[in-house]
Amino acid sequence: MSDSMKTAEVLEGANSMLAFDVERVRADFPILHQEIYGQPLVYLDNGASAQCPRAVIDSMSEVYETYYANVHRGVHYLSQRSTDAFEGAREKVARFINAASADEIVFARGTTEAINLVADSFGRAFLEPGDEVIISHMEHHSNIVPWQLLRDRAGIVLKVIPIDDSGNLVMEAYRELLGPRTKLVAITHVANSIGTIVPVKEVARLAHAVGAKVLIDGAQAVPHLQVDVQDLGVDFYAFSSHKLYGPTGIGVLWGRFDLLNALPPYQGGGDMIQRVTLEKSEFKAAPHRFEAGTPAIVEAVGLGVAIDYVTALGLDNIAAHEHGILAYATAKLSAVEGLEIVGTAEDKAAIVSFTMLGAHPHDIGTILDRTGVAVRAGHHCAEPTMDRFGVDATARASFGLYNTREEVDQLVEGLMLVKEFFG
Ligand code: C6P
Repeated sequence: MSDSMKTAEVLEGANSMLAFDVERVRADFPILHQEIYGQPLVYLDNGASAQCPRAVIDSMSEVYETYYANVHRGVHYLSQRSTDAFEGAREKVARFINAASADEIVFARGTTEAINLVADSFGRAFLEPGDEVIISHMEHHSNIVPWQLLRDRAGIVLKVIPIDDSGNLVMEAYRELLGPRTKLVAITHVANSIGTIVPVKEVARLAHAVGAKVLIDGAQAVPHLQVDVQDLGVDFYAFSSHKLYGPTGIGVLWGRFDLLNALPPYQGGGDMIQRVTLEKSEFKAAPHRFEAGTPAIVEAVGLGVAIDYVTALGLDNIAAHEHGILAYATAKLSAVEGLEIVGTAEDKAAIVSFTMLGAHPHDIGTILDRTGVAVRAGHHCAEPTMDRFGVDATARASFGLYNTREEVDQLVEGLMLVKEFFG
């Protein structure tokens, strides 16, 4: 590499650091600037739902105030405008995850509905009794229960990839589980309860080698990592808007177009049909065949603006910032006597789960709350993961793009109070 190229690279790196000014970013989030019980709010529950920037909130108000109407149905001006905005959001989602086309983007209520859609439709179209679906031991309930329901309904066999004591996927065991009856591997990209980043590209490569399809639960990945579904080489990818700084009530199922089009509809109703007679119905192509009824129009617009927001900041800048916070938090928390971090995989997103000697996670969460620090405490809808680590619950700090090292210090100060109380 020439010297001038090296200098350009260094400058680019420096610029991207400058581009990410966390104090300026924080100013974009109205909710962060308040006190809870007289203490400045420290919001560390981003894994549950991340907060919305002003631009998202304003975009949704603008819809209601100026062009709100139902989509795809009206010939009038407002309906056409809201249809354009709704379909424009679909295009933004497609670009965000590098889908081949906006027709591959199905709007659902969230990750949960997206996975249920695949379990139902893919299950009906492609799975026979004895066929195998593989999940991992660190899935959210949303990527366990739909497969158990399918197993009980359709007689499929559900297999589970183990994780090691640090929370890494055991790849050797995965290779052994794969076989001629494997039809689908449904796995998380980032584990919500312990933060492990799964090597999904390799998971997909191995699954495809036996002819299986791959569904990724990306709920905890899209806020932290640049996701390129074509590069990952997967077949379905699901995520929720509310963890990506957008509103609740909307999420995404991406699927390869030919595969989506080979699936039967998930629900029946308006807007998903070509023609209906009293005898039978013909359905539209994907994505509309999976979007029965009035969709979450305003929320789609909000999601589109959330995507604009994180794209403008740069996913790489966000990841670098959060990586710094994660390293700092891991070091600080590890130094707290009696605290044990649950999930120490080599590759982690900015999520730290922990237990403390003598204090139940709910007590930790309650005391922290009184100091203004919001964390999640419980099983995080990942009971099998808790079982794997021999705990019934953890406290979890999940960081987002607006969190700071000072906030980590406040978390640690709060934990000192927990120690005083229970120590
Ligand atoms: N996890 C958490 O605090 P919905 O509720 O459909 O938007 O997302 C469900 C879901 C699916 N997969 C993963 C990996 C998730 O983390 C979640 C939601 C939240 O960890 C709420 S339980």
